[in-house]
Amino acid sequence: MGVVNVTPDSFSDGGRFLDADAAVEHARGLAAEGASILDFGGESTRPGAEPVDAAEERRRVVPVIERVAAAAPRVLLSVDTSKVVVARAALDAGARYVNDVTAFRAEPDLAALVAERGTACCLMHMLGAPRTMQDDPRYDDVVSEVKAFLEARLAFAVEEGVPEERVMLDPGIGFGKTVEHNLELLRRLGEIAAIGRPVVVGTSRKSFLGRLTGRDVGDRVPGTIATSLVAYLNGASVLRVHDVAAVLDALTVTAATVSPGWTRTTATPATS
Ligand code: HH2
Repeated sequence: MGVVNVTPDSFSDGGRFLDADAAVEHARGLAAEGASILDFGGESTRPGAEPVDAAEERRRVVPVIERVAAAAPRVLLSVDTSKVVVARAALDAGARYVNDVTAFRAEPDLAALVAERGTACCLMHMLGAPRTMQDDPRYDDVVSEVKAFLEARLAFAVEEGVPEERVMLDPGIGFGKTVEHNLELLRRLGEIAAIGRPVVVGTSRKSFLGRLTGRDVGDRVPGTIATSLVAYLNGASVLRVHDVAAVLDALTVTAATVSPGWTRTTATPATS
């Protein structure tokens, strides 16, 4: 899954793709690098980020999704939003996947929209809200608490009519977690995968990589690769990254080594 942030303030690429032409060009580039899914976001969720109103978020992402849907019809387009009006407009424009970092908590009606449209979705764990989530996050056991949360949100989605086969789950690396919480989630990712749904993991360029390596955000590709491969080896099905070509090369070699016969494909992944 390649990331396209159409925002002025995203933590690693804020402002670079706010212009629609630049965002479309970037999305096409990530598709050419081999992304199977492209995830379009119009609101930063970085620690401390200010919320964006729905009209502005829609104005940022919808025209870009519409143009990319026409230009790259083989790629699954995802909208990274928690808002019903943004998701509805994005689905009308050609998106087929809703990535909600609040797991249908911000706007529970989003579940009904996903059910009605028959799209796939990703439900992510976050402790608190972006503005405050990194203020001393605490867990007794981060993995079992994240797992219980994801099971509960999956049950909610199913109650609202979303078929279980259309739901992916994400432990929310960096969303209300210390460095050690993130590492423990990656180390014990198999416990999240045991829920039985595909697991999405996004470590890309995140601050815990900077804390471990001392590197600035632009120099965290090696850390992104290392953590993405750990996630893959521990059961992740989707890796959400900014640097598609680099991660896909590393993944190709790792997968070919551990799974003889594995071949690289850029086909749209099945969601069941
Ligand atoms: N991380 C970010 C945003 N959305 N969605 C899922 N499912 N998993 C993640 O780990 C995840 C996510 C944060 O990264 P980014 O989009 O690059 O930054 P920003 O939120 O500042 O736009």
